[in-house]
Amino acid sequence: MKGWMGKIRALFLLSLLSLILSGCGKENLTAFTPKGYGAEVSLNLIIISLLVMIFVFIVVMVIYTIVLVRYRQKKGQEDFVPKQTEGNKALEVIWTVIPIILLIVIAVPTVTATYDLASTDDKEDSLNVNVTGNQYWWHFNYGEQEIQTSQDLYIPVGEKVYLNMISSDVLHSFWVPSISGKMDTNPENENTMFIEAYEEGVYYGKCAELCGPSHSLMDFKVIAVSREEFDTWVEDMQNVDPEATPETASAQEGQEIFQNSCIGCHAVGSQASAVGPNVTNFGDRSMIAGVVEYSKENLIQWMLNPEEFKPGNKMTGNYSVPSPEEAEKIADYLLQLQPSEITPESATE
Ligand code: HEC
Ligand SMILES: [Cu+2]
Repeated sequence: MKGWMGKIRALFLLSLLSLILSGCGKENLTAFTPKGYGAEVSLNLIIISLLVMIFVFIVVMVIYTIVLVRYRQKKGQEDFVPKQTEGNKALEVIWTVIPIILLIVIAVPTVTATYDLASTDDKEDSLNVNVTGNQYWWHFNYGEQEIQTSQDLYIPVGEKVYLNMISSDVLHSFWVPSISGKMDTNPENENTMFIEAYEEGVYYGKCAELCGPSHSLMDFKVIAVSREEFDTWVEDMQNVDPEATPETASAQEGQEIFQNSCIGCHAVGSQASAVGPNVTNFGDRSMIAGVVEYSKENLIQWMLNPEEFKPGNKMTGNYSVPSPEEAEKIADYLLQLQPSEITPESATE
């Protein structure tokens, strides 16, 4: 008897734990505390569907229990056959009409939301960013502003921002759970989605379409700042001189090595980079390659062996590996690329 109770208790604790844990999630990486328009609309749809499902579940369980209790075989009535109801028109109509109503309850808001989120009515009057998904990093091109950047997408808070999305290689999917739904990036055609963040802050994004060995490491950030701060950031980025001479001798040497050996794939400034991320504001980032903890040691280690951090990435094997001394100088160069006061840190203050 005791062992049996123990099992029940363990099961109870386990279900309680899973309930509690399912509420966990990194701040600004969960669809359950929406901080943007698309995420809010999606959550509302989830809730409507859940309510309908819970309603159906309860009704079925109540009927099931009543039938079990009332119509179980009783002593002395083993041969009793209850009244048969097949072909009962009223019943048939009820259990056909109720599901139809329930489906309408789900369908109307779903279809409305689908059209709402797909609308591009005010695209021309809004900020447009061209997004490219690459194995395993994201590129952001602000066409009108003539700014290019990778990894971190800066947007003004409380405004619709249209993202025109494409992939340079395989299918990816752009997803910032706490502010928007998902949108696939395809190699052949452009998909458009708008995002709108309600609050300033840093929102975490993920690739939501299996795209290779480092798919789960294809992280990015959306940094929502006030319109004022956004304009400042744009100006700071526009004013970057890619040829500017760094202050320290070590960074100067690093710049030279970078310009000779790395610039074929990477870019500083507003030109498009061919194969790798644009590093114009590398010193303002809070991650290396989207997922690696930001430190000089890790940056040097990345240059010596990127494979260790992101298996299958497109840098490994395709560049001339610097010596540790050279890598340190390049790191000094990259870390001082800090064009703006507006950074992920400033956005969370
Ligand atoms: C063949 C093209 C290529 C060359 C040459 C190359 N890289 Fe890369 N690099 C990439 C790609 C692609 C990525 C993105 C990897 C990923 O995240 O999947 C990358 C990522 C990086 C990152 C992380 C960038 C970020 O946005 O966080 C750094 C730093 C970097 N490379 C430094 C260098 C340095 C220094 C050199 C020269 C010694 C160099 N790379 C040469 C292709 C290249
Ligand atoms: Cu991907």
